[in-house]
Amino acid sequence: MTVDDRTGPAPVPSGPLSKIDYSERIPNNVNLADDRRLQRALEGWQPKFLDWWKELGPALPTKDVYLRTAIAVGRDGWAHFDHVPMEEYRWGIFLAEADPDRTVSFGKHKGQPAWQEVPGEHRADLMRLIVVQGDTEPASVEQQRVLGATAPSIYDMRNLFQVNVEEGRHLWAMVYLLHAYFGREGREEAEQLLKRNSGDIDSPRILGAFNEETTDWLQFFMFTYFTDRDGKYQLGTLKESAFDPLARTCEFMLKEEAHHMFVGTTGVQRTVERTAEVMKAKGGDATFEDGVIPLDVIQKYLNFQFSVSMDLFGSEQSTNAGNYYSSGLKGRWQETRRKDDHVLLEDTREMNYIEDGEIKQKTVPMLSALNLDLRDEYVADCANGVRRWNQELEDAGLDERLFLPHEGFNRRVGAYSTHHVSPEGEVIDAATWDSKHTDWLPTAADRQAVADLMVPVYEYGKFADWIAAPKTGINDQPVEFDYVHLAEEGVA
Ligand code: BYC
Repeated sequence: MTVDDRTGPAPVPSGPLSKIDYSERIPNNVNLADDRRLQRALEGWQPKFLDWWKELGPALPTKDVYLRTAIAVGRDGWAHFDHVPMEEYRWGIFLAEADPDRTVSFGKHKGQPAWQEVPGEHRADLMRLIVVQGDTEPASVEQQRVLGATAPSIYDMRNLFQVNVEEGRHLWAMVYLLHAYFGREGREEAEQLLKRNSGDIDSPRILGAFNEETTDWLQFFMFTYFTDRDGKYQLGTLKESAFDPLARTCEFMLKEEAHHMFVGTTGVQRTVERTAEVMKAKGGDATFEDGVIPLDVIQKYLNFQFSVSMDLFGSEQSTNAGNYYSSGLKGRWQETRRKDDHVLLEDTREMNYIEDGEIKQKTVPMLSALNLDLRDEYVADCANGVRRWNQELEDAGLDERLFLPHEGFNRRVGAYSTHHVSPEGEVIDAATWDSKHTDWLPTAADRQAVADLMVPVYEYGKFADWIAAPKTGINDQPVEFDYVHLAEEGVA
């Protein structure tokens, strides 16, 4: 295990295992049976959720899918795998184990007992954070709705549906908090979470990246790599929250999130593997005519998804972020492992900005730059996957490499949003951007050519030509396992 110099060694997980009650209509480990009012409110929301799932969840009809379902929280085994019809998936409410001695670890309430109720003064901000988080979960399901129809294998299709049902459960997690702690307003916000829709002109999802189309499987893999990773980092900061039910909810969500990023990391890796194989065999660039995705198009997809995911961190300098921190609502990544005063009133840091066509640095109060602090952690993590993908190119004896574009490339939010920056980090004028951006971002023609490769492969153990098979299956099952039974007789 590597130890981060700045944060020290990881704490050893502790705590008993708490079982989830599956005899309930809404499986949970929050004693829902003891709170009739809350139970009724959630039972009222449940059919609306199911309607939404039917209308905007996975479009491909299936009989059942080999899915992981959470059965317990705690450090030991927590998941059960079985074939289940997706509409009967047991979405439920699971909070990580409570620590009765937990105290607030940062901000002006540092050292006080963690909150079991919402303090009136922080009600609006907390609700806003929970709504923004909750809004992303169903958005991603909507974005991925039609991908089953072009799945490169039954294995990949199962992973898509696993991600989808768990994002559905993450929506439940936020809706529980809204219903349990925010009264009528919370219930209204919970309704709205099903009414806003990804890409809807009149009622879009709140954050930019969640209104982009997921056009094909390469985009899906990039999304689960880059955008789900924003989820990991945002959940990591909410897991530090003084509001204990939010902290415990996010801690448990993070367990599920890890698989989503695995889908992205390995999905892109397997795509690069096939392209590299063809490049090696040809001794030159692979093209769409070779039946794989050319490396420069993979780079364009990477550039796009990385840059829209960078926007999800908000502005580099944000008074919102400073206030959330000082109030104890949202901490930093691995807050308790950081070696400073956890109040940050005196701290500063450097940040990049553009002046006179050049990228310069200035010193800013740390409290104002917490979105940037989180984003830096995120970027370092993103680089790991790129190294892994490049290993495929190296193993094939190729000199070409993928890379993360500059932080200022293609940005709509923050210090770079009013400028143009190339992937290499050169500040450029609008005319240069206009003539070059099609070299850097996927064009409609690129997307169409990728879409043309996306032929469904529904035979167990077989894979579309553009992607390599994985090394192992899910939960120790073979790669050719019958992960999904389609509704249509005779297929799979
Ligand atoms: N698009 O002070 P600023 C996940 C708004 S992903 C549109 O710079 P702040 C998942 C901002 O809301 C994780 N609007 O930013 C992944 C604010 O509006 P208000 C989701 C944007 O507030 C895959 C204004 O601009 N969770 O879980 O410091 C699959 C000024 O903003 C955008 C969270 O994000 C944007 N990109 O930070 C499934 C955690 N960026 O409030 C799931 C909760 C900013 O003035 N959210 N704006 O009307 C937050 O912590 C913060 O809201 C943000 C923004 C980090 C998003």
